[in-house]
Amino acid sequence: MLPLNVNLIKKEIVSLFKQEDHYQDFIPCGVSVVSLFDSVFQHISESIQHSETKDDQQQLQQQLDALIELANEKLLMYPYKDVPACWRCLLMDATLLKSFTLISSMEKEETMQAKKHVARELIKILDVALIVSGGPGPRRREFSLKLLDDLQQWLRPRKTNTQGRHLAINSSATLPIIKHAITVLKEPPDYLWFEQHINQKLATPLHLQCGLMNHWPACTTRPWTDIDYILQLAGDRIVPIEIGSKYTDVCWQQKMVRMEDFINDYIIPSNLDNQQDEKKKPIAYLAQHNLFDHIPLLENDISIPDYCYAEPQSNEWYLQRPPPDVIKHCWFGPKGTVSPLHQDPYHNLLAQVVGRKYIRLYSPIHSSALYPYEGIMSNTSQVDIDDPDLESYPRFAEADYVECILKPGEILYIPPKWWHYVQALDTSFSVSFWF
Ligand SMILES: O=C(O)CCC(=O)C(=O)O
Repeated sequence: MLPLNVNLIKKEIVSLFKQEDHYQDFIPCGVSVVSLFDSVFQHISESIQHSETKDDQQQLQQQLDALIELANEKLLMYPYKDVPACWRCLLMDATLLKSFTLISSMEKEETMQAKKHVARELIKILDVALIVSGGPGPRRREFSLKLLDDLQQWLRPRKTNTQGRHLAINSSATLPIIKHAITVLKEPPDYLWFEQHINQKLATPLHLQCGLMNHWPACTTRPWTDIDYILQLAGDRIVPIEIGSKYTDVCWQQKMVRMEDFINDYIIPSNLDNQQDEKKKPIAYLAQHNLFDHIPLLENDISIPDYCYAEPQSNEWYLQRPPPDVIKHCWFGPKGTVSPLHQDPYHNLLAQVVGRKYIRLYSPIHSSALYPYEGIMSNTSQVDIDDPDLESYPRFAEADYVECILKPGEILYIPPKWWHYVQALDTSFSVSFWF
């Protein structure tokens, strides 16, 4: 017996499709896709009353795999923003029907181990579909997130006290020497003062060392240094990671992996290194990802700084309209991750939750001395800050910069278009807020 209410989950999946004419979304995928989807759906809704045979179940799964594969192929053919909505809808809906078949087969498995195996498989396909498709269609996203969290809780029941393993800072590490410090504020700035500051013709960075994160559960009662807490919430969930020390490297690649595998393979070994000073483990980075979109519980552990609601005015460096909502990204990785020198179009408050980061900033007035790439990477400098090639990039040597070591509980304000280079000095978890 599963403590999950399998029949209810199955009925809920079917009801997702009964409430509206979902075929409208698929019509551009073509007649054969619509009729295959329809026949699978009819079969599945009938199976609520008359449980299907193992052969039927296998056939349904193969048909759904074919639809999922087709949608994935189409998604790969376009840049993400140009993907026709029908293929994203097909991926989401075919995955939801596949979840139905997996829940049914989970129920039939005899051993707990086999049931858990199916539950992990289900989490994997649903998480990947949500990440890749963005979860289009009515109630799909909410339903999927609830199912994912129920499965995660079933696999890892939550305890209030984890007695967890904690990520440590290497207090004896040699830190970079700061020669050109960013302005430090030891008291929280007045909101209006901050609004005026960011709306200057050329705003300057601020290093906020004034306890703005003291009330975040991520820094106190549900600390993100506690690996077992993170595993309890999301150990079996799928996250996108980047492998390679920086995205400008030739061998850099992206992958989707289980959070537990990411932590075991990359975070824990790096954290031991922090203490033992061993060298050279492969680097992987969960970078620039809105983890809160998939694991909403994590968002209860942070709080969006009020300063993000200051109204940015357009100027030479802030050309677009402010985003409708603050854009949040998580940056979780081992010691040694590097975000190469690049610029972003928004105001940014980069909040450091775990570990320390060395950050160097160049004003946008120095852009030409930083030799941006041409084309789609024009927001990235060709100069390798760790080993600048001054023969190829001679003016780089003259560009002024400011720098800091951002420690847990501190926030760095990065004005729009300021070039930033970020290197993790310890295992690190940061959250950035773009506005
Ligand atoms: O922390 C990092 O590695 C990079 C952060 C960053 O680039 C940003 O917040 O825009």
